[in-house]
Amino acid sequence: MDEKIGNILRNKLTEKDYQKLIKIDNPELHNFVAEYIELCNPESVFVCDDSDEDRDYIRKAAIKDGEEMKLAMEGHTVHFDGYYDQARDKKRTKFLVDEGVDLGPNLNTIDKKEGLEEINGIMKNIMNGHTLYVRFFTLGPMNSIFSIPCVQLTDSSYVAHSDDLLYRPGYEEFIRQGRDARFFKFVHSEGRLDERKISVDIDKRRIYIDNEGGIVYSVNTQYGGNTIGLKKPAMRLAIYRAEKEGWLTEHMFLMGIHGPNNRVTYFTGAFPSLCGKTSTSMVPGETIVGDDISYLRVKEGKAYAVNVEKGMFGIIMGVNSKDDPIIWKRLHTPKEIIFSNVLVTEDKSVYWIGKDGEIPEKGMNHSGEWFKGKKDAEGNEITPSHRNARFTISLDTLDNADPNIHNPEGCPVGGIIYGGRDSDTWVPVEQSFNWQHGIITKASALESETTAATLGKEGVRKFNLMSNLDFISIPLGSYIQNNLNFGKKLEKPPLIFAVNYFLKDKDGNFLNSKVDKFVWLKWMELRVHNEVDAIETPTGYIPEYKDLRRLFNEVLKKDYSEEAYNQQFTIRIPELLSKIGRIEEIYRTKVPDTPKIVFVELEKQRDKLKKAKEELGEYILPEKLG
Ligand code: OXD
Ligand code: MN
Repeated sequence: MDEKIGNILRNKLTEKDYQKLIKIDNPELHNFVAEYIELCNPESVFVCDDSDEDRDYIRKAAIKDGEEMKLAMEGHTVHFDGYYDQARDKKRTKFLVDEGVDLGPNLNTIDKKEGLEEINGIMKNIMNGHTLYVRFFTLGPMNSIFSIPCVQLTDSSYVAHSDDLLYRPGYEEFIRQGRDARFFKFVHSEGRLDERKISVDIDKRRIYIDNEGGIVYSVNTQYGGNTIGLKKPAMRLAIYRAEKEGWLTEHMFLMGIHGPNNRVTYFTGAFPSLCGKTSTSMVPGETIVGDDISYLRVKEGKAYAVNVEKGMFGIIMGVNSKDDPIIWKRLHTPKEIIFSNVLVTEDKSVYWIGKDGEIPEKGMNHSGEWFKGKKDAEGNEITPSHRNARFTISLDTLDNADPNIHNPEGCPVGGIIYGGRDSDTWVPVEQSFNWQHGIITKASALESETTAATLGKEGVRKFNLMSNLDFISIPLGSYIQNNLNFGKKLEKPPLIFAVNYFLKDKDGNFLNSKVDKFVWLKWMELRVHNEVDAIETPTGYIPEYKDLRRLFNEVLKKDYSEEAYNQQFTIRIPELLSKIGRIEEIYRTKVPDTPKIVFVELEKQRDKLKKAKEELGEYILPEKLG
């Protein structure tokens, strides 16, 4: 080892921690750890291996440091992020780019030299008085072609603890791979904390991503979407790597849908945050592999997917005993959970918006002491819990965990679902004609009304390419092309579906109930196996009324009226045409590297819609098409 590096490490690490670190034979790793010890200047360093003892040390540190508080139920803790640090900060998330590298106009970039100077300036001595935790994990199952080793440096015991619930251990994997490890690196510091252990310098909050260096820096923030390195920061690095190597990193759940005769068909699904992704992956009767990020690869002409994570950083708002029985039960079981930004009442239990029961009068939340009617500095009423409040758990502790969760081979993918928050255009469920049609007219045309998962105004319709727009780290056209190419390598590509849970009538009432998706899933599963017919519309294939009526009855024990079907599955030509106009305009004016085929496919789609309009009118009932 280089003498300087050795000195830095020996100076800060205890003998035990030093030995743990150098047991991994990888100079790049040693240099990396030393570099940030020197820059951030923590008071001490804890190197965490995969042992129960070390993992427990982190759990206890989170309580001791005051970053988490114990709740009444065994294993449950709560963490608060600052009032203005409750979501991903898109504005201050930037890609560091070398001179001459062009990521296109849609990505937030900063010149690498300038950005590094800035972030290095902010990070100088930032860990003063803090312990630096060094943690090792793998993204994807262990011992698998999918897996990527990662090292996370953080001075937040909450982040280090969250990692533990969310990711598979990686210390032994680093030892095994030694100098061959092609690992991702994450440096996080919460910066100066106030007496509530909340980041103070949020004006200096930064999340900077270096694609080529495989490193992400995150400072002066605690919110998990900004800080948990292996989650959204790693997703951006993985999208970059995937495009170079011809596989996919997607903002997708992975679940088993249970068909007739105990058949399980795996589906992935991409939805923007807060649009039903987790609740779909948790539908009763089905099994979950993952709720947020999937890697997909082609093996022997077939698509396989894995869950990159092993836990869930789920949105808690609206979780109730009726609609979400499995999560509800888990949230009331004495097993490890970190709640964040919920309301804690005097008896040390938690409340969140939409939970069964009465809203408490007072408690403690992300704003400090809370009482009904409390207002913030801007005069806005403070809700009891934040709308983006979360729970963090390991999936293994769920009753509906799929047996293939850790399968290093991955799960064969039968179907892919894209869904956004759309009040007036798409039908509740529709199958695209083929891979190319699906990738272009569904996935690449996805729009969604904004939610509380990012800072900014809610309810504005926004383009959200494959629900992945916030995380794409390469020019958007290349990203679409990589998806198109992926399909070309497959003998029988997964079917691509679009769903819309948020369709409304003219008075603004939802046309579907939350549980209707239970039925859409079963219908899609049957389509993969060609076991139900469908009606061809200008934009794809929709279910026949008779099949839905049967499925509503079987799955939900509910009568499904033809009137409801007609209202939901009317093909809305004017809205669909406007959407194509909007999408085409975006690609024409804002995505200079759009593959030509995108315009060709959109034009074809427009022609079909126009023809249908001439023949059948603007609003077409399914029976007119069948
Ligand atoms: C998430 C997100 O936390 O997408 O998964 O915001
Ligand atoms: Mn997500």
